[in-house]
Amino acid sequence: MIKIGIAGKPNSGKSTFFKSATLIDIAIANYPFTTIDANHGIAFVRSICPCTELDTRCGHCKDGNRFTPIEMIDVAGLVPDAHQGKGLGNEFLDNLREVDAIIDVIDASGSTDEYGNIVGIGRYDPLKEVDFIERELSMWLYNIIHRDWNKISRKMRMDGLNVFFDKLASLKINRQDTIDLINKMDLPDEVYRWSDEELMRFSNQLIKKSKPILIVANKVDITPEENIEKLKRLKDKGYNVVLTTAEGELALRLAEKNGIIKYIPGDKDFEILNIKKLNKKQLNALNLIKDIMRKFGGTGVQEAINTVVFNLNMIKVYPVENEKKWTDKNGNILPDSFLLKRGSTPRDLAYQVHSEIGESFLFAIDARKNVRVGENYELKENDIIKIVSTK
Ligand SMILES: Nc1nc2c(ncn2[C@@H]2O[C@H](COP(=O)(O)OP(=O)(O)OP(=O)(O)O)[C@@H](O)[C@H]2O)c(=O)[nH]1
Ligand SMILES: [Mg+2]
Repeated sequence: MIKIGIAGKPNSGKSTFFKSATLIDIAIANYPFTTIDANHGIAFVRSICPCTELDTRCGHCKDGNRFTPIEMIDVAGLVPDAHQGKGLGNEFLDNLREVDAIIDVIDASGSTDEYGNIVGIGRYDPLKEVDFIERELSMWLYNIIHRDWNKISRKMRMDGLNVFFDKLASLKINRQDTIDLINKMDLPDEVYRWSDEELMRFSNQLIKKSKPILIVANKVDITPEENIEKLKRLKDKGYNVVLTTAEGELALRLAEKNGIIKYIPGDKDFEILNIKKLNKKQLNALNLIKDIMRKFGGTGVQEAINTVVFNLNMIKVYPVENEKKWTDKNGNILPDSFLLKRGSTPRDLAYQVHSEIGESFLFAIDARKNVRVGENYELKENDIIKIVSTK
């Protein structure tokens, strides 16, 4: 399963974002370093369920909206020079070794400084946050490589790049991304000759390529218009930015759980089901969220999760055992959905279902077309696949 890391400066709303996505009860508070040990949970990507093409609903989606699981971790806040151990330091950055992508939650309202201290709305420039977090991430990567550089470069001189790839594999950075970047950047061909400055430049590009960063501009409910415009302009500079109110999403998710509203994560609006259950304060709070959602087209939390996964070039595929009815052997319609890297084959899907099925894979059937496909078939978004194996 892919894993998304939530990073950012202290007090920006990382844990609120995490809790709104996972509904795991964790500490949230208006001061820096509320989170010390990382929180782990499951969040979901939203898409249209293929059962909407059938006469019956599958029972695994909400009104035709399917939620496919991904792993999420919420880490301690990062401050300038965290890579040198400042704040809670680099040990916490190491939680990001295992992630496929990073969500950098920034405080769009500018009401907290880089250390998470409250300074008042509009007092801190959120663009500074974007820069320093990117720098911390690239310096963290640089330090990990640089620490062993003498040994690595000596080995590379003798045996080629494999030792470098292995080192990066321990950070979930794949060989192809690394090769592509070496070829693209204007750096000496002999990697073992790279200077510190060259390795630093490389690390800065590699972190962005191998763990794509999405900027989540949070607290839009209290953000001055000027900051909204500034953050929107970041998109023109090539950054991925989604505006959110994590606090709003959390309130909606909890209200939905308590039967107060009808809301599916990612909806642009919600409906109050039982107005009598609400006191005046609660009703006002919900109405404020409604206004914000109208302005921004939703709370942004689901959009952020979907964007991260889309940027990773993932597709959703549905394994079934009965290719005519799209069911498993117990008659459950479209029981599972899996996220796979674009370019994956039916055998890759078989391995995700179970390693034994992967090992004993024979061929697959495209259930939409009812045709047999071979092991080199490239799976497409929304494919429904029966795997035939000897097991
Ligand atoms: N107005 C507003 N406040 C928010 C929003 N999201 C979070 N907050 C508030 O921001 C404060 C910090 O939230 P946390 O989720 O604990 O922040 P964090 O980034 O995890 O903080 P650390 O763990 O200390 O690094 C809390 O008071 C939240 O209620 C939002 O969308 N709007
Ligand atoms: Mg936290």
